[in-house]
This record gives sequence, C-alpha cells and structure tokens, in this order.
Amino acid sequence: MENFSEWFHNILEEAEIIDSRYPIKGMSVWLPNGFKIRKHILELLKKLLDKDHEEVLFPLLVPEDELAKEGIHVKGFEEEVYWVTHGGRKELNKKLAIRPTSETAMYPMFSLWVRSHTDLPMKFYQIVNTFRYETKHTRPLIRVREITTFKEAHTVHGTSYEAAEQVKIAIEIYKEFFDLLGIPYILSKRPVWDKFPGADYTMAFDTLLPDGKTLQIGTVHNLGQTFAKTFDIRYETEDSIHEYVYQTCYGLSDRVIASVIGVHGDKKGLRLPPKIAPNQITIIPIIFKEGSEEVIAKCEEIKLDLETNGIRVNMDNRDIRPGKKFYQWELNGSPLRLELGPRDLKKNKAILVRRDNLEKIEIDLNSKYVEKINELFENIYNNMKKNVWEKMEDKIIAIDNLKDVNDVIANGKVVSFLWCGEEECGKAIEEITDIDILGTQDEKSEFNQDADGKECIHCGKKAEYTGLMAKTY
Ligand code: 5CA
Ligand code: ZN
Repeated sequence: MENFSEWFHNILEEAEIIDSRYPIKGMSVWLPNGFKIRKHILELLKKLLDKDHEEVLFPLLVPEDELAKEGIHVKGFEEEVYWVTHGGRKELNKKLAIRPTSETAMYPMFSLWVRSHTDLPMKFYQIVNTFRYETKHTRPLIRVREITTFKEAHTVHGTSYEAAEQVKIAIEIYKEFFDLLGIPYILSKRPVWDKFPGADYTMAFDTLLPDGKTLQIGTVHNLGQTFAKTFDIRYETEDSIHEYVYQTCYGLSDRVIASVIGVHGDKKGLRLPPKIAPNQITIIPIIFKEGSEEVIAKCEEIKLDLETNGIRVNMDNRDIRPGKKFYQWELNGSPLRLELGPRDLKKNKAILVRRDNLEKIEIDLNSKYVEKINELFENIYNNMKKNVWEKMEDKIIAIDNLKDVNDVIANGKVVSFLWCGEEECGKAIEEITDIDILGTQDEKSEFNQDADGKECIHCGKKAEYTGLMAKTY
C-alpha cells in the first residue's frame, strides 16, 4: 500500500467507522458501523477473559495523592494526565486525575480486599475509556487521547512464580484473541528502558501495518511487588505471616480495531473476518422488470433461513444499480455477497462472491447451503489469516551488519539481529540507526535465530538474544 496513512483515514470515513471531526484533538465519534465491529470484537475478548477473570468497573477519577504514590509509575505518566481541578466554580482542594490506566484507582481497593491466601489469586478486568494527553502526532484509533476501548486486566498472586505464570497465561489469551481476528503479531520482551512504568518486565505484541511500521497492540506486564509495597497489599500466608502480593496487568486498546482494518484491508476497502463483520452476508436481488417479486420473495426466504441459523444478514433491496451495491458492500467488508436474479431462480441457484479473493461460487438452493456458507466463512477467515501472516513473515529480515538497518527499514521491513542484550549497547544501536529496538525474542519464537557462539551485532560481545528493530507508530 503506497500511502497507508491516507488509505486508513479514508476508509474510516467511507466505511463509516468513526468520525474524527470531533472538535477535540485525539477524540472521535464511533459511528454505527464502527460501533458494531467494536462490539463483536469485545464479545470475542470477553468470552476469553470471562473463563477465569471477573469483570468490574472502577471510577474514572483518581485522587492526586493515590496517583502520586508510586514514584516510577507517576513519572511515566506525568506528562500525559488530564486533571479535574474544579467542581463548578469551586476549586477542588484535592485535584482529581482522569485515569490514564487504572493501577492507582484499583490498588488502594485491592489493599482492602486482599486478606488471606485463600483470597488469592484475584483476577479482574474492566473495559473502560482512559485518557492520555499524547504529545506525539495523534491518529484515529492508533494514537488517541481518549482510548475509548481500554481493556485492562489486573491480577493478584501469592507468589512470584504464579505471577510469572499468569504472564504466560495472559500471553496465551491474547494470542488466541489476535488469532480469532487474524491479526499477525510479533511477541517480544521489551527492552528495560521501554517497559511499563513500574513493571519488572513487559511483554509486548506488535503487528506490522502495510507501511512497514509496527504497532504495539497489546502488553502484558509483570509488576512484581512494586505496587504491592506502595499500596500496602498484603495477605496472610498459611503460616500466618503477612506477605506482599505479586501482581500482573495487561491491556489492549482501540489499536486492535485499527489493526483488523489495517492488516486485512485492500484497495476496495475493508475486509472483515466473518466473526466480527456487522454484515456477514449481503443479499443482493438482481431485479429486472419481470419476475422481481419472485426474486425478492426467494431472497427473503434465504435471509430468514440464514438468520435462524445465527448468521448476520444484510439484504439490499434499494432501487439502485447492482454495481453500486457491490461497490458499497465491498467497501464495508461484508465477507460474502449473494446475488440472485430471475435466471438463477429458475435453476434454484444463487451466486456467492467472496470478499477476501473475489472468487465466485455457484450454490444450489436445494442443497444444505447454510452449511456451505458457514464453511465458506471458515475458509475466508483461514485464507485472510494465512495471507497476512505470510506477508508479515516475509518482511522480517535478518542482518549481520548494523549498516544494513536503514536499508531494510526504508523498504518497509523489520530487522532481526543478534544482540548481547545490554542496555548501553542497545541504546547505542538505537542512537546510531535512529530506529527503535522492539525487544528480544523468546527462544521458542519462530523469529528467534540461533545465537549460540555468535557475536552481538554492535559490540561484538557474546550474543544472547535475537533482537528486532522496526519503525514504530
Ligand atoms: N496498565 C497497563 C496494562 S492495561 C497499561 O496501561 N499498559 S499500556 O500502557 O501498555 O497500554 C496498554 C495498551 O494500550 C498498549 O499496549 C497499546 O496497545 C495501547 N495504547 C497505549 N496508549 C495508547 C493510545 N494513546 N492510543 C491507543 N492505544 C494506546
Ligand atoms: Zn552488544
């Protein structure tokens, strides 16, 4: 895609996802079509989290002294917090922060809730809006000042081991979630200088957008005991000792929605995975002067049949040229189109057109066509997922000379290199190339290179990790 940014902006408007003309920078309005996509995505995530998390809802405002308690955390967010300073005309004697994320809203309450080892583990999540006064260039859904769809989970454990295990569990949940949406991802451990403020370490998911820039689409943080000590969250062990808890938190945002749109879309517009498409199938009666009533009646019958089987159907009866309708529903990303005209009706057949590859398929309406359509949804999803993964994998390029970084990046690709993992060396690499290090790969990662007996690309010391570098959003 030549100009992804422009394409993305246009598609949000044309497919009526959001209206970004709201008169506050970094804040937009969800339009009905976008809202439906958002709703279906949230349903998928909730289903995954509800298996072993409890959903809660905390207030939007955080008292200044609670926000200020955790020194590193507050420093990380200090430039980004919006403040409520007045109630009406009266100045508040305690300023209230609008949550940039909810650690400092939740953890004073956790300190009241956690009593004994029998209370643990605790696993909560909430889906709320959060606010960050971003100073970098804002972009709809990608870098916003009101994150409208912040899904944050917070867990509390009795041991360090369990917290580390929870990080792995959360990673598996997020993988499953991104897989359901067919979003390709790179998981890495963020460099220490780029971890979440207050975390022991941060695991991050990045996807690659068509312009070759990576977008961080989710993060899982091991908080260790840092917040437990600050907010005095302790529990009584079986031996009646009072111990600080271990915590994790993990979150996703509107960027997930941006990625679904960004990685799957094409020149014709959106391509939505059937699971989240507001219109999973669009029926278009091909009407001529004669026989139109029969055609419409048959289309209505098919619609009812599909709907009874739980499929979201959109029937476009409008008196406009079919070509115009095709164009519109392709733009909107409806995964399948069903066309039926008088000649098809005579044969009791209909034509299906796949949005992912525009392939035409004739179906027999005497057969079990609902099954066939469900199979096609599965095929479409698998094909979309496979394509975007292949595209991303092709763009991860291993290099062994730092001089090659900028060429690879200029070609819209991601660099993989061997690294000692030391902060000083990493910062030097970032300085020399002016490109960010995303992080290091787990040994089991498909993007991991064998570092055994090899040297760090920059300092020549023993290589410990595979690092990735990319131009980032
Ligand atoms: N409390 C932790 C876990 S919920 C937290 O706030 N982590 S975070 O800062 O990394 O944010 C979670 C995710 O939100 C990020 O991985 C990123 O995908 C997304 N995000 C962060 N800032 C923005 C923003 N301004 N606009 C859109 N998405 C954002
Ligand atoms: Zn090095």
